[in-house]
This record gives sequence, structure tokens and C-alpha cells, in this order.
Amino acid sequence: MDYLLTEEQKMLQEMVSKFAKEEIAPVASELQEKGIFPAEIIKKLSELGVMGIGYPEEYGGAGMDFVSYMLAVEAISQYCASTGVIVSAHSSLAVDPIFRFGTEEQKKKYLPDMCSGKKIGCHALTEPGAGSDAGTIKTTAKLEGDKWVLNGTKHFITNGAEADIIILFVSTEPEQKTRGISAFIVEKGTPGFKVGKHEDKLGIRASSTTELIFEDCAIPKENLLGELNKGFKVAMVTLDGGRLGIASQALGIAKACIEDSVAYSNEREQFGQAISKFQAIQWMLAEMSTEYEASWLLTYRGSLMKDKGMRYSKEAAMAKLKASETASFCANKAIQIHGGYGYIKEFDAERYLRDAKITEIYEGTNEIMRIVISSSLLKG
Ligand code: COS
Repeated sequence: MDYLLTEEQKMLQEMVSKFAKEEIAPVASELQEKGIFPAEIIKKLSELGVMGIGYPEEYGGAGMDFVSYMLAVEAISQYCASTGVIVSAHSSLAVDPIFRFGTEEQKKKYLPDMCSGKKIGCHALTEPGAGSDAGTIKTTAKLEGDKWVLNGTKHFITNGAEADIIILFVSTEPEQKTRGISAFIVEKGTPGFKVGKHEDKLGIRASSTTELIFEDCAIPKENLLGELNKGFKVAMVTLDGGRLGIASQALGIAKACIEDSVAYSNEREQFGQAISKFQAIQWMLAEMSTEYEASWLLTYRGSLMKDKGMRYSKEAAMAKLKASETASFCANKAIQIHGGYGYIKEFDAERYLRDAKITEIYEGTNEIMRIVISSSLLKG
């Protein structure tokens, strides 16, 4: 599908892919196994401009488009899905809302350090009692003098342990539900803020997932992001972009499954010939490849629409739904093709399955994706 890409996009894709193959692939299994945040890799990706790909140079970004970002997240995730989500949560969920909803002052203050990767961001919406039903968050912000005072606990926050900048969603008018939510920018180190429990996960174990605790945490009045009580839209618009990031991560996992399965089936001999000579294997490879390309095209379409400034909520939901199910499908098939070797840690296939599953869940479960898609149909 290279013919759909510009020369600049292809060059970026090649550069990130080469870096990921040479520098991330050799350590991916170990990072995953030990649950180590890839700080050195993130530093190098920052030097390559990857932490701010889709943002203008005036704010420290690489001045490229969202399609380029999609290609970069896919290329990284092919070798390490944990690193893929670290980049995606930072860029789509933390840099993007400041870029889209921030005042000029906020953009100048936060974006250069975030786009250069000097500061990592996270997006804190989810709470123990508010997952899919994001409008029921209980964390509060009360204006006291010239400070907003925050109280509450967020959980399942990707990059929670490393984030310097937190995009926090709180209830400012509880009785107004989704119309009483506001977004704030919180800086690490603010008294009253601390990182809580670290989750022990099935996959993407090199990325942190933590609780964030706010206890009488006072932040400057001017850290309100967007308009007061309009934060739910900030969250939803941001998640539309985030879902394309997760679709791109899922594409990377699916691609890894296909490439590993092709290589293994050409090499592994049974009954006197390579197993790729058997139609049973060929059909699995054909289905994996078809699902991958359909998912790629949906993700590319959503990314292109974002670049054109169009509304793409339905398209992002379709891309994430399809790409995440493709990643799990391909990971299951990759294990099947590898047989017993697919089930042991000596090969990567079992890691792909563990990493793929979360793409069906985070940044909106696939049940929520189906709601977003069907409600856009039913609205007419
Ligand atoms: N873009 C812009 N506006 C949006 C929007 C989007 N993608 N999605 C919803 N909105 C707006 C609606 O238009 C509505 O606006 P008004 O108040 O002006 O009418 C408002 O937001 C509320 O929307 P809605 O009534 O549909 O809200 P619900 O509480 O029913 O929730 C879902 C809708 C389920 C789609 C939403 O809660 C959701 O996406 N949940 C999943 C949350 C999630 O992804 N969590 C993961 C967190 S990050 S790991």
C-alpha cells in the first residue's frame, strides 16, 4: 500500500522501522518480561523527533502529519507494542489536547518540552468506578482563591509513573454529569499529587499503568484546559485520535505476527517439507494478510480524515475495532502456525497475543466502539 504514501511519509516509515528493528527488537522481550520502562529507547526516539511527529515546528514538533505518526506507531509496535503505546499515549492523549484546546500561553509553555520528549505526558480520565461510562467520574476540582484544588483517584493510567504532565479530567459540576466535566493540566511534583499502585499486567508490560492520587492538590487557575465544564468533549475528541493510535499499535502487532509466521513456516519442516507448502498454513497466512490490509486501510482513512480536519469519530472507532480484532486474530494464528513453539517464550508469538488483547480494551472497549459506530448510523 506504499503507493498511498508520500515520499516524506515513506522515508519516515523506513527510518523508524530501521531504528525499531535494530535498537528495540533485541531488547523487547527482556523489557516486557521484567516490566522495565524503555527510558533509553524513548530518549533516542525523542532525538529522532518521534515524540512530536504530528505537531508544528513552532511548538517543537517535527511538522509532519498524522499519517506519518500512524506509520511510526505501527513501525515501533511491530517490534515492541509497549513502546508503541508509550509513544501513542504521550502524543495522542497528552500533546494533542494541549495543541487543540490549549491557550497560546499553554501551548508555548508545555508543547516544546513534550514534543521533544523531554517531558512525557499522560491522560487521566478513567477511575475505579468510571471506565466505559466516563461521564460518571468522581474526582473533583474546587476553585479556592486563584487555585483549583483537586481531590480523587484515577486508575489504569498509561505512562502514569513517568508522566511529567498530566491531562486530568474532573467533575466541576457533578449534577451536570458529562456537561459538568473540566480538563486541567497538572505538573508532576505539585504537592498533593502522587503516583499510587502499579498494575501487574498480562501484556505491554514495559509500559507503566498506575493509579494517580490527588489529595488537596492545588494547581494554578490558568491550568484549566479548554472551557470550564466542556472537558467531556476535550476527552472524547482526544480519544478519537487516541483510537487511531491504538489501531496503529494493533497493526504493528499484526504485521509482526505475519512476518514471523511467514519466516517460521518457510523454515520449519514436517513430513519432509517446509510447512508453508501445506494449504492449511497458506490459508492462515492469506487470512492474516487480508485482515491486516483491511485494518491498515481503515486506519489510514481515519488518519487522512484527521489530517484534513474532518470529523472522524466513527472512522476511528471502526479502525480500532477492526485493527484490534485483527491483532488478536493474527496472534492466535501465529501461535497455531508455530505449534508448540508458539506457546513458549523462546519465540515472540505468545507475547504478541498478550500484547494484542489490550488493544480490544483500552481507549474505549470494542463494545464502546460498536456503540460509537452504530449511533452515528442511527443519527442518520
Ligand atoms: N467528539 C465530540 N463530541 C463528542 C464525542 C466525540 N467523539 N463523543 C461524544 N461527544 C459529545 C456529545 O455530542 C455530547 O455533547 P452535548 O453534551 O453537547 O450533547 C456529549 O459529548 C456527551 O455525549 P454522550 O451523550 O454520547 O455521552 P455518554 O455519556 O452517553 O457517553 C460514550 C458516550 C459511551 C461514547 C463515551 O462515554 C465513551 O467514549 N466511553 C468510553 C470511554 C473511554 O474510551 N475510556 C477509556 C479511557 S482512556 S484508556
